[in-house]
Amino acid sequence: NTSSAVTIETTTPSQILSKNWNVQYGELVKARYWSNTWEKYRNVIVLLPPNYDSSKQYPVMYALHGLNQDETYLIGDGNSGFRIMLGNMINQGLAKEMIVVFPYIFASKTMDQASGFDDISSAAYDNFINELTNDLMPYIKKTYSVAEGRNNTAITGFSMGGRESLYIGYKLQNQIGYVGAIAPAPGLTPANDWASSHKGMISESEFKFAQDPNVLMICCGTADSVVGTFPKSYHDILTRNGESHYWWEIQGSDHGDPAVTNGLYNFCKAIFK
Ligand code: FER
Repeated sequence: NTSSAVTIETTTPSQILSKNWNVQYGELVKARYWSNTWEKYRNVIVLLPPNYDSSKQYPVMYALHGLNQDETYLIGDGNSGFRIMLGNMINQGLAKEMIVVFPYIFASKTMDQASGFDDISSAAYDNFINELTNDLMPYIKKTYSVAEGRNNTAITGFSMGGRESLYIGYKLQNQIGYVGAIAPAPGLTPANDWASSHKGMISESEFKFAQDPNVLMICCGTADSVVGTFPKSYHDILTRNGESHYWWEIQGSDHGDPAVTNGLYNFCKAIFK
């Protein structure tokens, strides 16, 4: 159930990744906001669209890092990688102007980072949904000029952040219309792997949307040594449940690039259209 068919490119065009002196790139803002949920300040990085203009209203994409990573992982140093790619994509008309929000998603009152692939750490990542709705979304709406509603809100993430983007996209289906998971970690549905025994946040048969996302995507590298075939198992569950979505694999990629960049590239091309 997609608004318009998307063509997946399983290889990211290399020219889209290089800085071009004739192209305007967006400003990166490193900020912190108060979380009433955890009673502490929380880091966030915001990528504004090139020539951000507060008289316009921009759609917002939330981008969630993986286990033991932080808000800097998906944006990198900003002088290469995602900021350059998205600036080029907007310049070439491949992506809409948007605000991209990179939060720190380990959400706990008592701990500041994960202690491992354990249940306490998983629970803290799973708790990010509360901070997102109670604290981060209100902060972004108050601070920037944003277009609201599910057609203007997207969520994506890598690994543990991919699992959380599927979970949050599922839970907030009336608020978020675009969901993309890159090498999502096991545990959204019941699963056992080398690291943990996951009781699951929802059952396999529940993993079906009453309000279909405009775009739902899952991808993974063919050589992922951390999450293995669990991303494909989410694809299989969605297929069994009759839920329309995109699924593809990035040849040869382990748990990281080039799968991460390719997932972000295809998702940014597909959203807000
Ligand atoms: C697991 C396998 C992978 C798990 C988490 C991950 C908590 C996350 C990996 C990552 O974010 O890179 O069983 O359980």
